[in-house]
Amino acid sequence: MRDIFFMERDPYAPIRHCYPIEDILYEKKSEYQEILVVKSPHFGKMLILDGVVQVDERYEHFYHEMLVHVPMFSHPNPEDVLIIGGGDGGSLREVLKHKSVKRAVLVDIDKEVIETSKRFFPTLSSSFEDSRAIILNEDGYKYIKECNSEFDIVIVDSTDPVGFAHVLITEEFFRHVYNALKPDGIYAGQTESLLYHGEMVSRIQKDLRKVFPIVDLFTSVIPIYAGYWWTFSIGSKKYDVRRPSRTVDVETKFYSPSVHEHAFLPKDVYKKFINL
Ligand code: AG3
Repeated sequence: MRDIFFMERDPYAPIRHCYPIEDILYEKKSEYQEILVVKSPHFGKMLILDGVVQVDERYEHFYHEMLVHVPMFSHPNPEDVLIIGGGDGGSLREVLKHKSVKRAVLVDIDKEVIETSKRFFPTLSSSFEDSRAIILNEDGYKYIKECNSEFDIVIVDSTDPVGFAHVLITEEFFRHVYNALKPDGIYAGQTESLLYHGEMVSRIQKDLRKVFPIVDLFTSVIPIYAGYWWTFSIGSKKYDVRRPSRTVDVETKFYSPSVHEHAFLPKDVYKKFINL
């Protein structure tokens, strides 16, 4: 048997991950990015966009459960949810576990990512056919600009901030998110690693603070993302976000009320890594 390796091209990491793989299952250049699906003996199938690993079958729940359930359980009754990005469907699957949700709009610019996930990642793409899901292939920035006081939760599940995704961490974008949210809405987005991307995290937190009255940061371990100690930024108009506001009544592999609370570190600990 021949050894095949996939070397990640992460634009922001001071390290290159190199994965031994069993097979290359799919390769395609879409209008927006290079899509690659490989199979690893340890991680299972992995979805790679423009050379950067986005999801693996083995550990994806650490990312999707945290990104989604922390804002969703901070809110007493999330009914309307917007996901920007998230074309693999993992965040949508978690959002739709909440019975209160009436409408989940997913806006991903690249239809091919959704098609690829449907074909190779059935456990991630299981909710695209849910009657509460509305799937749009548009530019998320343009979409949200037109929304007014519509959503309880806005989740940004994007690639790294390069190319078309870089606008999703700007102050202007956060202002559009704020306007798209109802008067008690909550925003959460993936904001890179605490260890390798401290300056970026500091800048995002500062810009969010110009827009939202309550701003915080929570973390999770994500073994496939270089930097590993991953951050999620959260902005809330009204509710405390450091603990769930209602009973946790969904099935999860990692998220729980105590994981929710512990995902937020004391502010003085964050200050060792970033400017808050
Ligand atoms: N989106 C976050 C990808 C960030 C990866 N960055 C990195 N490895 N440098 C993942 C999409 C999952 N729905």
